[in-house]
This record gives sequence, structure tokens and C-alpha cells, in this order.
Amino acid sequence: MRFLSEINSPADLRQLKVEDLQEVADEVRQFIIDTCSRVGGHTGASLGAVELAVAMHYVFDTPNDRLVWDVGHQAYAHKILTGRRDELHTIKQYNGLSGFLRRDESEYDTFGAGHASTSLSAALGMAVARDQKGEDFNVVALIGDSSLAGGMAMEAINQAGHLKSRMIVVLNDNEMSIAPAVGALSRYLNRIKEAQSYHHIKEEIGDALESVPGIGGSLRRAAKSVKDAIAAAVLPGALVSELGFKYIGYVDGHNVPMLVRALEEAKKIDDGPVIVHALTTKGKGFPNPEKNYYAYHATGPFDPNTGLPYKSSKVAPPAYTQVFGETMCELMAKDESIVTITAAMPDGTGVDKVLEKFPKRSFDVGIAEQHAVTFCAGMACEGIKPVAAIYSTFLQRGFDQVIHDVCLQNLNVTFAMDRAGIVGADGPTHHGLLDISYLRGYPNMILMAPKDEAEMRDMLLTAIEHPGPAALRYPRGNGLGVDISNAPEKLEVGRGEILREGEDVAIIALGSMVQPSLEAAGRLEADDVAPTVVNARFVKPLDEELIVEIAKTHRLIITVEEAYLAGGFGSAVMELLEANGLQDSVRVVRMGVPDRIVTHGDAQLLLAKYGLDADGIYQQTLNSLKELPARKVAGKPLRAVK
Ligand SMILES: Cc1ncc(C[n+]2csc(CCOP(=O)(O)OP(=O)(O)O)c2C)c(N)n1
Repeated sequence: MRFLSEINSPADLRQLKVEDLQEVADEVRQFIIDTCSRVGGHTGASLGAVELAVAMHYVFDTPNDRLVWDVGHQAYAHKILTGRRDELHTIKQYNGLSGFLRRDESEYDTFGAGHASTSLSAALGMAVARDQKGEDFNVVALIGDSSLAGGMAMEAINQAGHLKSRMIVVLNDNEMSIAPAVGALSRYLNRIKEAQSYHHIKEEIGDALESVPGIGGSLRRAAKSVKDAIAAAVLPGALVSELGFKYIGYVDGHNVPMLVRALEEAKKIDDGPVIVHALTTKGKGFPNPEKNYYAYHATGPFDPNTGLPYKSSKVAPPAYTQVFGETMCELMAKDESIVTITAAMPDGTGVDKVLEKFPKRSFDVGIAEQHAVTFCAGMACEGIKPVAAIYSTFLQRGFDQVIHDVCLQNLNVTFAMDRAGIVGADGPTHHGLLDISYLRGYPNMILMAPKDEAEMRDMLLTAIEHPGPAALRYPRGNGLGVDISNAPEKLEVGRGEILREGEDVAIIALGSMVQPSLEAAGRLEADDVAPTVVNARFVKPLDEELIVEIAKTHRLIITVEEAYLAGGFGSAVMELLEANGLQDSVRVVRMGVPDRIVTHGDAQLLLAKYGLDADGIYQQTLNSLKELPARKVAGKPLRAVK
């Protein structure tokens, strides 16, 4: 590597000549491929933004000039150029670099991200603060074409155009989200590109016609009027200029000298916001990218020659995501009123299968979770049964819509929340730890969590058939490998399930925590402790009868959930006991995630850190039993064990 090994900060990069930058970009690209082929990561997204990162750090005086990356998943080149090259191999691992951007990781990460469409609002805030303080630096936001369509980005454009603040938006347009980009804005961007190619062609034709002796001038004028008509209809004028933005583009986003020129031009504009429209190819340089467009957005380790993932010899049970997609197809085949919605995550949620099989009854709305929820509410008003498959963390975006549009009107919308719990490598922005607390506080909603993939199928049917709002949360990763050949069955709403009956302690577990609780119970039994284990199934409504009965017959209740404790399932159990005057008759210990930001890293390791595995539950139960005052409550039989 001629240049890269000497670049330890953007200041080093800025010592180079423009002519050398393309080679720097090539070296960065190779470095990303080498590293990601070993450790995985957001490979394709980052490969598409290599030249952009080089050009931006070259033209702008970072970190004094503020560079704000949207999502931050595509910023590996930025990390490499800002002193983190030698740590890139630790990305997304425990104690390693974050997969996204974090203010506490580097002074070059001016704004933390992980969720999409935030960059323009943050950049505008910085620009306004700069002006208020009388300071002088550039603010540059980089955003992808799909994230640009997110509601927040549109709201920021609206205000930026109004304020006429000086800021630069670099649009990284690769026509892709994780799946191909969808929506009218994406079509509009394509029309800009088409119109501009037409513009360039006309320019060339015009020049040629001009040279025809005698008639050249009039032919050229005719050609120009056609060109102007088309330009007026589709050039950025309509959207961008009318909204108060200047437009530079489009630019080949893989040509560093051209990008440098465009950014230099943008820097000169001091009377308002400007968009630099760069065309890029997602996965640029990734071996065989056309094999599967999902595969290189984010990859595991892969063979750097073929781009193919290394085959695992382990036969794993199907993932919850897969079971969800297949179950939706089964249920939609039987009931024509069911539709499925994803917000730009067809692959991640299993909705890709549904889109394939039922293209007219399934919708990818783009990165637009808020819209997705209210879109579902509208359909539910007309008797359709929508199922919104949205990761727990991304449904946070649609919180008010869930409350105001769905729950308040008691509409039949199902929320299938994948990635509920600790997701692992993607870290704090992606853990789904809040859904219990944000969904259980409002009337009408019912909320459940399956102990395995078969129960998830039952819960999906239960939710769809429930006449009001219903949500189910299930974890990232594989199911337990249980039999899923039976048709889904409706569950009784608000009924838990006793899995084993004892008398010394009752472990009431939710969803993913049921299996480790059973394992812990097995070990407790070997220690002469007789535990009751309950699969809670419902967070809301709780199985009041069962929990009250348990409280009256046990001295100790341990609740276990893969979620934040504040406002969570255990809190709901305590509220129920208090409402029944039982708060002093039984000791309740809540296990879950404390009031801390959970970092990134291997999910199992993180779960263990918070005691949320068989060993942790076993230890906590023993400790809590030891701390109990010596008092015995006469046990009486519970409902029959199923
Ligand atoms: C609110 C939110 N919804 C969904 C996602 C998941 N997500 C991460 S990257 C991405 C695609 C972004 O596409 P684009 O903005 O065009 O950038 P590209 O990856 O193509 O560079 C999506 C949907 C997210 N991070 N945040």
C-alpha cells in the first residue's frame, strides 16, 4: 500500500495531490474487502462510499468542518481515514469499534447514528448553532437515497430551505436501500438522472447541429426548446430548487477528482443549502456482487475471491424471521384480508417471501416506520388485517402512531417485532429493549412473546384474529428447533402456561427467557430446590389469576425478561401484586437489563453479562433464596401442568 499505511488522519490525506487520491481510494477499498472478508460487516454499503469519504476529508477541514453521516453503516472508509485503520478488524465486536458512528469513539464522528434519516436535522442544528455563535466552519451531511425519503430527512429539508442556512448535503445515490430502493422519490431521482443524460446528449447534438452550414442555428434552437421543456419537468428545479436548495450534479461518485471539484464548488455557495448529487454503485469492487444484492449490504466473513460466504457445517434450526415469513404466507393463503408491511427491511423481517408470493397484498414502504404504522391503521379502518413487520428498535420511530392512530382507535393492527432483545453486533442503536415499556402503557394493546418458534406461529394467528391492536416480540436468530408442522392455533388471550410446578421459588419467564429458565430449573432441582417455571406468554394482559395464585403459594418470584427492567414485564408483575395487596407477602426479584446502555458484541456474551442465561438465572435464584427470611408458606397445587 503506497499511501494508506502513511495516512493516520485526514491531515495526512490533505498533503497528497488530487491525482493521487484515486489510488488512495483503491487502497481503502482493498483494505475494506480484506478486513470484511475476515470479520464481516456493512461491506457493500461501505464499498460504495469509499471515494466520497476520500473526497470529503480531502476538501473539508475535518474535524473542524463537521461531517455528519446518515446511519453510519457505510462509513468504514471514514473510520480508516480518521485514525482507526488498524482497529477496523475489531468492528462490531465486544470492546471493538462500533459498526456505526459514535461521538465517544472519535472526534471525527460528529453525530452518533444507527437509525436512518437523522443526518440532515443534526447538520442543520449544527449549522444554525454555528451561525448563532458567529463561528465559521462547513457542515456536510452525507445521506443515502433511501434514507433521504425518510420522514425526518424531508422535514429537515423543509426547514433548511426556509432558513437558508449554509450547509452541504451529499446525496449518495446508489438506487438501493438494503433491497432495491422503492417509492416515488426514488423514481424522481432516476428521472433527474435520465433528464441529465438527455441534457448532456442534447448538448452534444446541439453542438454538432450548430456546425451544419446555413440551418445549424435554427435546428439547435428547436432542440433547445425540447430540452428546456423536459428539463423544466424533471430537472431538480421542481423539488430541490423550489425548496430553497442549490443543486450540483450529478457527479460520478467513484471519480475522486470529479467529486473534489463538485465539493469545492459546493463549498463556495454561502447563501443557503446545496445538494451534491453523487451516483454510486453499492458494493463497488465486491467480488460477484450481482449474485445477491442483499448479501453484500452487510456480510459475514466471505471468500475474498468469490464473494461467497464460508459455509457453516452446523445445521441450525430455522430463524424466527424465516418462520415468520413462512407463517405469514400460510395465513395469507387462508385469509384474503391479511396484508403484510415492511419498512425497507424485506429480507431482515422475512417479508421478502411474502412480497414474492403475494405482491399485491404486501408492501415495502421504504424507511418510513411512522408512515407504515398509520398506513396500517388506515387499512384496518376498512376491515383489512395488516401485519407490520418492524424491528423492535425501528418501531420506536412509530411510537406516537401506534398510540394515536392505532391504540386510541382500537384498530386491528398486528405488530410483529423482530430483533426484540439484545441483537449483538449492531449494538445500542439496534437492541430491541424498550418495546415492552413503550407498548404496555396504553389501553387496548395486547403484547406477547413466544417461548419458541411454534408458539410464535400461534401468537401470530392470535394477534391477527384479535379485534384490536396486538404486538408480538421475538428475538434475533434461530428458534429452538421445535416441531412447527402443526397449523397455528389461537391462544387464549392473557393466559400463561405452567411448565413445571414446585414450591420453593417461581420463575416467571417471558419469551426468549423461558428456555434458559427451564435449564436453570433443572440445575436447581439437582440442588434440592423445587422451582415452579411459568411461561408468561402475555405481558399484557397478564395472567392475573395465575400470578396472584403463585404469589400466594410461593415465597419468592423471579421474573425474567430480555428487555429493560424499567417499565418492563417484571414491573407489570409488581404492579399487579400491588393492586392485589400482595406486595408484602412475596419477595419479587426482577431479572432483565438495568438502566445502562448495552454495548455491541456477541449477543450471548452480553446476555450473560446481565445474568440473562441459564447460569445467571440459576445463580440469582440461589442467591435470592438465601436472602429470604426463614419462613415457609404452605403450598397448594397450582393449575394443572400442561
Ligand atoms: C429508522 C431505520 N429504519 C431502518 C433501518 C435499516 N437500514 C439500515 S441501512 C438501510 C438502507 C439505507 O439505504 P440508503 O440510505 O440508500 O444507504 P445505502 O445503504 O444504500 O448506502 C436500512 C433500511 C435503519 N437503520 N433505520
